[in-house]
Amino acid sequence: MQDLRAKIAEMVPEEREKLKAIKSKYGKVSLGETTVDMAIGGMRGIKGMLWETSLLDPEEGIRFRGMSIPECQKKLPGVKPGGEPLPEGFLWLLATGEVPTKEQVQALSEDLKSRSKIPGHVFDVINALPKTAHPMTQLTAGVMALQTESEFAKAYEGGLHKSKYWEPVYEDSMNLIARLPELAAYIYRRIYKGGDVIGADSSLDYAANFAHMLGFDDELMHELMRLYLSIHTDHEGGNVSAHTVHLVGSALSDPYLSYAAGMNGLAGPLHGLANQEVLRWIQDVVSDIGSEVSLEQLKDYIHKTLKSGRVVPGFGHAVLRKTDPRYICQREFALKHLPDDPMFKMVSKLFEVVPPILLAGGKVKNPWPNVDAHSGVLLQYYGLKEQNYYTVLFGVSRAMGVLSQLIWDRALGLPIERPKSMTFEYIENFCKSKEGMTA
Ligand code: NMX
Ligand code: MLT
Repeated sequence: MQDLRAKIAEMVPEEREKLKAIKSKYGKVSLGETTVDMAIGGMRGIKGMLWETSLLDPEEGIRFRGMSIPECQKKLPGVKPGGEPLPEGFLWLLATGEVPTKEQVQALSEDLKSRSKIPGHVFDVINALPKTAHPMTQLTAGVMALQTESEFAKAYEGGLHKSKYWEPVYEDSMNLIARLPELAAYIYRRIYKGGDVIGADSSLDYAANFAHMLGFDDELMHELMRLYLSIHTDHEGGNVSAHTVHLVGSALSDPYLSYAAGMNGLAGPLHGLANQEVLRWIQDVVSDIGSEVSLEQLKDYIHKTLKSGRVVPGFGHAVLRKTDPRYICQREFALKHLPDDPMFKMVSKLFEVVPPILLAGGKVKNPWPNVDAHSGVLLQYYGLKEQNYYTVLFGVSRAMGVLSQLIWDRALGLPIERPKSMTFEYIENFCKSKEGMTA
């Protein structure tokens, strides 16, 4: 079967049965305790969401539908043998849990091309913003303008039966994924290249065409873009952008509204904006103390950053407790293609120097680098040097994960999300009454 929608339609009854069976068999089983620390500590570790597309192990890192990054690189179709996987293959994998054939990936790639036309008013909305507006602000404004195209919103208004919600959500999701590269490239060319827009090349795959519209035609930049757009797709459901899409979608807000909300979370410096912050910080290091620095000088600089009450961007993670495998695969790309780049050498030195300093400080739970510690250095090597744009690339990729899950949220009929909040007084009274019971 080469059509993704038909494949999902075939899976829906079986997945609904699975949900029903889990509910009836295990519905009352406790998944763990919730402590006061968890409730006031960013809900860390609370198991509170179904998320099928990927799962994060603190020690091993992400698995997309059970597959590690090296397995995906090996098993998912690429443009050439041994090359990077095509993000379209990731999309198929995330949406179905199955490794697609070359033909399925090709069909999906063509389907996305056929959906990619953006209505003119979207560009008018973006053009109404000053060019100085952050690229992420321009992205979400563009996505909000695209919301006029929502098939789900129209169908809902027309009285769609709830068993069919997933169908227009699928259409919206695919249309949005298809349109994001042109929208994102428009924003890049508008802000940084004097509005000199480059048209799509229909002979190229999703990632290569995106790079082409941005203005990059180097084959290695195309490979980098395939890798980049693949590894940023998904990071289970609890991260700010994914959780936001899921939460907003649970109110039956359409995929455009839900995704735009998630992107506003990705635009935060502790989340996706960290990739911009990393490059800016490395550039500050180089301009303050030079690129040929000793490890001692670098250590002093890191202490200076920490003393000023700032974080070292690109290090740490809320869940991971080892180096992010997304960092490792980017490092492998750099070792293969740009081993002598001075900025890459700086990133390598930081890999050596930052973790022991964070560990010695005694409060950071994970001193190791995350995905954002590496991506900017690769992009700047191939000429994409405007770091304020980097989070947009993250956002284009993240659409594939969060929207795949959103389709399943609606197919499974998951309810509106509404966890319980508490006041200080409530927490204190609750804890006192428990103490009373155990005394
Ligand atoms: N530099 C300095 N301090 C840090 C760092 C860091 N890289 N990471 C954590 N800490 C601090 C943190 O601010 C907190 O301090 P305080 O108690 O004074 O509030 C303390 O260490 C404990 O935090 P953790 O429990 O280790 O981390 P948490 O789960 O709260 O936050 C991050 C996770 C990712 C937000 C945090 O590690 C961080 O701010 N890292 C730098 C920004 C970054 O790279 N974000 C990108 C994450 C990946 N992504 O793309 O989303
Ligand atoms: C992500 O990719 O979403 C980040 O690593 C943040 C997270 O998982 O919390």
